[in-house]
Amino acid sequence: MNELDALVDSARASFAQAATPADLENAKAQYLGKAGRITELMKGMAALSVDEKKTRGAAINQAKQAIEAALNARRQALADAELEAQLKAEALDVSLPGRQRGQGGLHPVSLTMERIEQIFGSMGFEVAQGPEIETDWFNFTALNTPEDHPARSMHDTFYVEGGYLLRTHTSPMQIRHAVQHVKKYQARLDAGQGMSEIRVIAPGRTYRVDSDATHSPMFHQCEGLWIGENVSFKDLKVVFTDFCRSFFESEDLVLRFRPSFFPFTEPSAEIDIQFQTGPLAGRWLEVAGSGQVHPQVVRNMGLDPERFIGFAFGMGPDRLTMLRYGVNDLRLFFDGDIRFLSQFQ
Ligand code: 2NL
Repeated sequence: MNELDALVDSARASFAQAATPADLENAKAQYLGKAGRITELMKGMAALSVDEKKTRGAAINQAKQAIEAALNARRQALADAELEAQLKAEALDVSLPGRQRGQGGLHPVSLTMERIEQIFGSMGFEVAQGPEIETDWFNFTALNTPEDHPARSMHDTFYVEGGYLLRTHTSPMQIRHAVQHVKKYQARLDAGQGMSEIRVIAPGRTYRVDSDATHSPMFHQCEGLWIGENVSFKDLKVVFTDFCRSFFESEDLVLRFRPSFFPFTEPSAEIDIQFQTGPLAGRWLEVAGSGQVHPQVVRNMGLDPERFIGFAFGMGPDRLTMLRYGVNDLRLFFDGDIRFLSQFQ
């Protein structure tokens, strides 16, 4: 084998050994570079005669072309291999299940609130929402609560700067709603005409200084109010019985109205329910307080209590949620444990 064929063979071998494009370019420099073997051979022709230069030059050129061809073939092979590896690494298995985002949902107490709003909405009640930071007037005075009532003490109520407090029930929102309603109809009332009835519920957060297994400093309340010219205790019984039977999806649910006392109603009653079937059957369970709105409270709404009369009630959606789902510890609602909360989706 002559010297040029041997050179081409050695170039092919070293190109074949190059495992990466960078290795290959280094190997190329040894043969085709400025100080490479081909360049060296070209320089070596200087001393030759013109005829010798022709044959020798042609032979060197042929070797150079063979080396270049080997180089390009190897470049292509390395590029193909790289692409192949990349395709393999990035291959998608379209049969794999997709990565799903965890799906959120409403808190069980929010589900109860929506349920309450839906049921009372179907009975023609508006939904009123408003401030959780209240004045003494709307939270206590307008509701006929005496100056020395224990609920007004710092042991029971959170007071905040500026003479405000965190509302201890949502009734202040019902007073606000009633006052707005009366304002809207004031001209008609002054002219001796009537006004449409006040029929509203006020759901929302409320606050009291109280914390144990059955009391949380923040809890939920939903109050209801119906005021008109001929609204009686009978209407309260009908409305609240319908509500309870819808809420608990139990048509044979029995209600009991037990005499009680609240400063803002007279007469007043606790409302107990009794399931006829299921795990709670036979027990009386307290679900709400209620009563005929006290004349002074009707007056504080801007209405004449000789003419306007009605009822109000207040219930705890946290407790209703516990009864509906069989939850035995109130604190579970406020711990934010996803294992508990995800059971309500
Ligand atoms: C309870 C007691 C009650 C009311 C709330 C009320 C509201 C207005 C006027 C008169 Cl604007 N009364 N609310 C009446 C009786 C009872 O709630 O034990 N709630 C959980």
